[in-house]
Amino acid sequence: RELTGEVEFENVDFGYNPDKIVLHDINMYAKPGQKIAFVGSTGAGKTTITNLINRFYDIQDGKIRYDNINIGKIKKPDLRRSLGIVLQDTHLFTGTVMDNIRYGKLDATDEECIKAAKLANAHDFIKRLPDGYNTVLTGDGANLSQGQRQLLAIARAAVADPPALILDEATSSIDTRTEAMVSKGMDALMAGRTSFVIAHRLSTVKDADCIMVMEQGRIIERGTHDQLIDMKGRYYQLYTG
Ligand code: TTP
Ligand code: MG
Repeated sequence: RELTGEVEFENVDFGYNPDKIVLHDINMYAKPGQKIAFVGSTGAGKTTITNLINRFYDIQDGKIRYDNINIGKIKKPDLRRSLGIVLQDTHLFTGTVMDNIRYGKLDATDEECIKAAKLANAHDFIKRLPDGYNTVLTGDGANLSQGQRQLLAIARAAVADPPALILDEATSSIDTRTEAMVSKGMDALMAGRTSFVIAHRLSTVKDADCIMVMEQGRIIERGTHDQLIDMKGRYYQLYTG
């Protein structure tokens, strides 16, 4: 069954340790193709929500649904695999660039991998590597820059062609030019897919369909950038402060 990328949380409570709840009564709904952004101070629960969208953990209470299928409690690895993830520190393994991209979809052809790299805006830098797509990466891609590793992560997600995505924006400083390349790749990857973005730069969440402002495990404000600015609450503070 093909998923559309519709994701819904209903009254979700979660704690890594059942005695210590870190997410309280989370409700949210993402229509297929929408971009949802999470902002909020450190420890607010942004990564934890995306861990649950991924079904890395069982939840204590509530429901998580993809296309109306409740996956909150039951292990459904097939559904989980349907999400693409671009994490801050993508694990690259010792092997060629091609194999590292193919990891997103193990039966992908070389052509599919190259197409994904082009979409991700990674093709040009790969072509300039000593052996192009056959360049062997050392452990964890140590012979690449951080921005290049991110472009490969985007290509890896693109080759899987998932209906929904989780993007964890890098906090650490990459130069402006690389950052522009990465955000171009990410925009291309997000087009037409439900995207959950953990944004560290408020400038990148402005075009989100809904921004979730989190604090201490709760969503305390939500809306578009303009709506939240008008509200003159926490988001406004974050944005103007
Ligand atoms: P996070 O969900 O990690 O908070 P965050 O992603 O909003 O913070 P940051 O901006 O720094 O990335 O944490 C929420 C709470 O859950 C916090 O009390 C730490 C705890 N936690 C764990 O106990 N185990 C985990 O694996 C994670 C990710 C968080
Ligand atoms: Mg986090």
